Amino acid sequence: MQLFFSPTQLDHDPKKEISDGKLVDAVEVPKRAEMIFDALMKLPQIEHKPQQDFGRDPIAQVHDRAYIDFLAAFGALWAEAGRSGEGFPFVWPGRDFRTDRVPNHLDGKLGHYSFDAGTPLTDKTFGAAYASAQSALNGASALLHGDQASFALCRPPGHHAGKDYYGGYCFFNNAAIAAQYLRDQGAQRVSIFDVDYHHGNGTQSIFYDRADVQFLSVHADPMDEYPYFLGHADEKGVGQGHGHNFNYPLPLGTTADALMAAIGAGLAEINSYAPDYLVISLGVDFFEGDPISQFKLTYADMPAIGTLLKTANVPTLFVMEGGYAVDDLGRNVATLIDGFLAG
Ligand code: Q9C
Ligand code: ZN
Repeated sequence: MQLFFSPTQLDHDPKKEISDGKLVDAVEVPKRAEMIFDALMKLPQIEHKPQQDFGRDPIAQVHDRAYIDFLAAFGALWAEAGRSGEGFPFVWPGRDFRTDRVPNHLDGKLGHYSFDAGTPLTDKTFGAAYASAQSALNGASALLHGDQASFALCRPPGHHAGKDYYGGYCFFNNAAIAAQYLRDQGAQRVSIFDVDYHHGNGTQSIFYDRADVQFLSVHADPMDEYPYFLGHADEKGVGQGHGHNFNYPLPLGTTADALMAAIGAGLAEINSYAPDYLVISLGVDFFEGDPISQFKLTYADMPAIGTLLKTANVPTLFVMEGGYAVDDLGRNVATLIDGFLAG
């Protein structure tokens, strides 16, 4: 199994985030990727090779050009405004405000292109998020070349990012970019299974009106957990997309049995859709020790999740999403992948 990761992804190195009403230490930190990389490299089946640059075009198949350009320009705009440190939005369009005009002022732009105040933006964010998306594209390309499975160690993560907004530590939607690339290279149908503690709102929104990409997500119930405003079971898709979106919200405190049952239900839908490729948005923030999450999966539960995911029996790309228990992160991901490879 090929592992894709570029050290440029470490350049996004925020110090603080806004959480619980104050500036606290950031949890989405470069060390996350280092821990996962080191642990995966210890698996004998993993190989890591230099990766290709696919350019901006495949990113622009998912994200608006103006949004990409804003992220690329942010560092210069922030410095020009005489500001230092990390950028945070503080004003958003309310329900009946206008969104058809992008404000000139940087604070207006930040609100226009985001949906939360919990995601620090730095002058290095664009480069790291671009490199993260390239890892996903390399992983997709490996499947197109015949690999049965590949792992894109994406970080910053992607599943909360929509076509023209960031949030939830996500800037480019790596899983969506990979799925779109697979379609553009000839795949007829692609499934994206989001197995992260949080609902993959960005990915759902990107494909909500489409029948060619099926989206499924297991996650903490949005009534009680971030991102709060999307991820309910009655969101089924619209137009051509109706019947191709599946949400499995679960209560806080969920343990392995219930999470595995929901994953099993998702796998049954994937099986009847019969995709050419499966993209798994994988976050291990369902771990009991995760500092921002409230599921109760243990280290011992991880291999069975990997083995269960293997039963999809479709060429599979893993795209890394969340997981913030930094010291346990590497072994949690590696043992889940070991379970997948053994399955
Ligand atoms: N007080 C992903 O897992 N903020 N993103 C939590 C806790 C948002 C998580 C604040 C969490 C986003 C990719
Ligand atoms: Zn998450």
